[in-house]
Amino acid sequence: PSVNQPYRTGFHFQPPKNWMNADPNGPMIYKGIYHLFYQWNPKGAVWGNIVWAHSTSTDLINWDPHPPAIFPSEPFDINGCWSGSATILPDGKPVILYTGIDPKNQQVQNIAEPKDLSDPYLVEWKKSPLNPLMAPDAVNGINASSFRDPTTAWLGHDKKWRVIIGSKIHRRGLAITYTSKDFLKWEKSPEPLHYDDGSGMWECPDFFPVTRFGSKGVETSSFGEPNEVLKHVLKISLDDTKHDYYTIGTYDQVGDKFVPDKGFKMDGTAPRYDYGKYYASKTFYDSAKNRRVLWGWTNESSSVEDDVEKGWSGIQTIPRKIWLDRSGKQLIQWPVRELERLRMKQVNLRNKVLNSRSRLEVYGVTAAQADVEVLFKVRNLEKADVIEPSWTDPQLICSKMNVSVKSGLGPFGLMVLASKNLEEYTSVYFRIFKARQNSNKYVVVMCSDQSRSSLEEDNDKTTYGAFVDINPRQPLSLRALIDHSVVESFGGRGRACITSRVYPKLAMGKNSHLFAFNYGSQSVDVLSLSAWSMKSAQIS
Ligand code: DQQ
Repeated sequence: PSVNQPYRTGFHFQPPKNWMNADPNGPMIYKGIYHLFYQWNPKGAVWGNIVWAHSTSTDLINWDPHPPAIFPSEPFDINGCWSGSATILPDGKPVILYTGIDPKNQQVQNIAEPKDLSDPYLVEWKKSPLNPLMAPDAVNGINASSFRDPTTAWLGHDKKWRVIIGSKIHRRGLAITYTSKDFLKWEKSPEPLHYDDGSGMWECPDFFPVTRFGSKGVETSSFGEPNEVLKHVLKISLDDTKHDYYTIGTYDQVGDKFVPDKGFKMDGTAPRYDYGKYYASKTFYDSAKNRRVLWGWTNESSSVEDDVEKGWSGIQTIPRKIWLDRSGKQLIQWPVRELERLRMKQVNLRNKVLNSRSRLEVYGVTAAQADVEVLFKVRNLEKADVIEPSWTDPQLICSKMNVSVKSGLGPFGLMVLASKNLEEYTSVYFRIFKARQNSNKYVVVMCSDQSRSSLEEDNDKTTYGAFVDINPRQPLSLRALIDHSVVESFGGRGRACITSRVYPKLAMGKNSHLFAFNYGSQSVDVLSLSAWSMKSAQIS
């Protein structure tokens, strides 16, 4: 970030310039090097001319750029190289399946492989003359403008590969399955892996196993260790709402069907990876660290004119380790450990009381580029207000009761990217409600309120909200990654994530402040607060 570019990020991945529709594409690890490809427009800060841009890293945080790996060159992709995924074949060779846009603007699936397997950076890729490998035709009934984003393929017990592709037929969103023995000749399965009748187009599906207990990752084709119970996760990006949803369930390998667990439905009611701005995400299995890592794209909340003026658009969130919670009912996400290497000076506060309507400034950190972790403890749980039965949408609760509304317990949390006199700030906070009168069950809501984030009027300042499945008798944790124009927040140690984009006019660089606050009617304890100034990552 500089005086001319105050909104460029210090440690969130972004290209040197231009539009990154950053759908993360084909993330993988090969010979110890992490690869990230992303949808990019080489010609401007708006969507178009899409190629696969390419960067590599040894730690998922610092990146070296390479020339675009896949770009329009043949009839099967001449109008664009859209999203897709990498698969590491059993002999260790990586291959990429991606969507090409052909001369008739039909969506088809193509394969590309490295030109030189001895190059760990995999700079050059070649496309098979057999492309396209999968195409819509009169017989298969596939909608030619809704057939894209192949997943990482997985190997079944029958030694056949499977891949799913996002699609829709009328309002039905579906994941079409293809199978193959040799990864080149693919056959459409008569039945999709899964579908939903009312959800509309499924973009960027992702399908992967998770272990029932523990946080280690599972390779995409794995059936698990003996005695290990696996569950499967299906994630979709809903074109209609531009959010990423997932469901947890089991994979019926014989029928090639995904069966959601009770209570899950793969549509806009399903849980989300992130309740802020977050789309087109994708995971990969990191064999070096035995974990599954999630990438996601966060676009701008400013106007197209602003994007063109600043010359870029779109960032990636910090890669997150992802695993199944002990409850089996939700996924947990946490920024990869490597990020902590950027932490510099640490400021610590311990056992402070935040009285009703009070603020505590955290001094001594670069508040525009920081990592903050705070642990709250509420005392008088019985003072919580009772939640209205109709309040089932956390985002609505957060926007109806903005940060200035006092309730029994909350709002309390952090004010980030704040100007000295609070003309501008973004607040990330909790409210705790009783589930019912005389009940000892509670509902914890986490909000990210952007409404006061900037004096500039034209930005999208929508307030976001999420329920956090935690017991408020326990300490409540909140972590915020603050990076000039992005605030990536994790509530309850990764049980709820909210990413927002903000563009302060005053609270920039050295003029940015950080506070812990409590505007509720009861005092709240800050058991501990640690804040670190963050070094800039080497990105472009
Ligand atoms: N972006 C890509 C598509 C995908 C969409 C095109 C999701 O492949 O469906 O840039 O953002």
